Amino acid sequence: ALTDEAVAILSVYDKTGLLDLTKGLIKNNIRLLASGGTAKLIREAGFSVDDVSAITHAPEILSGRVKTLHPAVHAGILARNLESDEKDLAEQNINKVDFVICNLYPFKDTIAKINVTIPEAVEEIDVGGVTLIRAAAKNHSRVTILSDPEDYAGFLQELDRGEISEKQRQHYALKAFEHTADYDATISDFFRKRYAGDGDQQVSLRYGANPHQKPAAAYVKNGRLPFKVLGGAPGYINLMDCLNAWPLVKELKKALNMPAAASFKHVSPAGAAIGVPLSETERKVNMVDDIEGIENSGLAQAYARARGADRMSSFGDIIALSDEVDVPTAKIISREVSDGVIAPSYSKEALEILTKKKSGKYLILQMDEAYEPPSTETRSVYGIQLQQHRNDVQINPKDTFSSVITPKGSSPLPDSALRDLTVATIALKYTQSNSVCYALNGQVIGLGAGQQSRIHCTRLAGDKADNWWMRFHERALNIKWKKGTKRPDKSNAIDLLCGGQVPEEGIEQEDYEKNFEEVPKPFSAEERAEWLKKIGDVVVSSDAFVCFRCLVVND
Ligand code: 93A
Repeated sequence: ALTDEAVAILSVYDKTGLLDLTKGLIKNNIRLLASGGTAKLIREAGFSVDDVSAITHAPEILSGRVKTLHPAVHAGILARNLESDEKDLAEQNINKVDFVICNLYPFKDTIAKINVTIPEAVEEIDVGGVTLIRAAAKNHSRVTILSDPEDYAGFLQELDRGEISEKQRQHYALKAFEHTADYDATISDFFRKRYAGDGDQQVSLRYGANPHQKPAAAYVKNGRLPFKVLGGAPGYINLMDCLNAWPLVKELKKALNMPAAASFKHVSPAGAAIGVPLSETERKVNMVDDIEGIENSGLAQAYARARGADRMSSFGDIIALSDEVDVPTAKIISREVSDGVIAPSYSKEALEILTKKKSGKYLILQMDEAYEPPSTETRSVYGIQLQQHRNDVQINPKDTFSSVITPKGSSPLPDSALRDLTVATIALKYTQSNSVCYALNGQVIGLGAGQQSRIHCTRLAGDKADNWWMRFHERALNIKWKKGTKRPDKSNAIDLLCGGQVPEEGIEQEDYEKNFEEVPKPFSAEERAEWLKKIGDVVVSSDAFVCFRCLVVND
């Protein structure tokens, strides 16, 4: 029979605080309906309660799999104060439900047990409880949903004062939605690990940021991962590098319509470039003068430039390439110390070369070029979710630098400067802040990343650009290497010579000098200053304001 008596449905796995709550509800003349175990506990404590079956006229069946799933329950919860809803209820002889108290089967605790089986986990997937919570939360304009025993005391205090306020119902509803969302995320996580198949929707990582951070994985919540692992096994930082380096080259290519490459280390680029043809000297400086066919490969020239920006930092890099990897590019990569590569595709021969690297352990990812990430990105830091709109600002020579201020009477910036500003600015978009970048000839020539001080950052970028230019000096170009000197040793020795850091004693000196047939004379301060005067047309970009002191430092 229809009555005006308020009704509460109780169905709780965690029975903490249940009896105090019951007492309070009864004191306020609320009729109690409860599912099996919940009703039993209440009844045994001497309180009056009806079984849910009193309104469903159906017993709990399938060993409890169907307890509260019934129109009499859910229509009672979902009905609004509308004439048409009232009519439907009256026709079906259903009472409205005003309060739902429910918490769910302990799926999390169950799957935390060692060696849990899938059937054991499946039994702990709550269906009816989630439906109760969701229905009540949906209809929170009329119904109060309590999904956390912690809330009982506050709820009773408010109830004793007469009614549950709209604000409080909203608060409980939000909490309920979060409870079911978290519950469902735990379930999908459990099954993703078992059913998704490695590499499809998720990929296990060797370890997290440090070797003791296990397990580690990368996954997407919907659909498939946009990349395939063609070789090796990614680590966490490898993937961080890949997923920052890839959009950088994709963007560079789109902005400048040329093949692009990036060389990443620790989630910042060491170099990035487009495939501007290399001069003979540049080929020598970038140590690619013996690569056959390089002049016909924009991609190979882009990577030679990216790798050549700061060879010392690029040691063990993650490489991103905007186009199908060809043989000249694969050949450059094959003889450098590198950890992995991400590209949209690989020619058969190029893939053969790369899969041989590091005895087959070289990381090779194939990226879906058409993939577009969602516009909102969320990450969790120390248990807190940080959410923001993705940095999807488009940088290109035309729009981004449309209002460059030049001195009165001077000519506008040449296209090459706009091109280099685009390269520098896109590189910074994917660099850990503070960041400052110098660029020339379609490539980064000095990048300062992740410095707490912008002055240090500018100085670092400037020093790198200086060292890069010193490598074009005759003395650096004509070094007579001892036979058998390895490429990384050459890169380090050049860095010491060009950076003005030639060691003058001890094992450092021995270590340095052992590389040469003829030890080159260190550059004097005057020689350095003289040569550095000869570089021009360099552009600089910064991820925030460049202070006066920074510029003075780098003058
Ligand atoms: O197996 S269920 O998904 N089927 C249902 O119809 C149902 N209704 C409530 N589990 C269901 N519940 C859950 O039972 C509640 O979420 C609660 O966790 C538990 C309370 O059961 P009992 O009252 O028998 O102790």
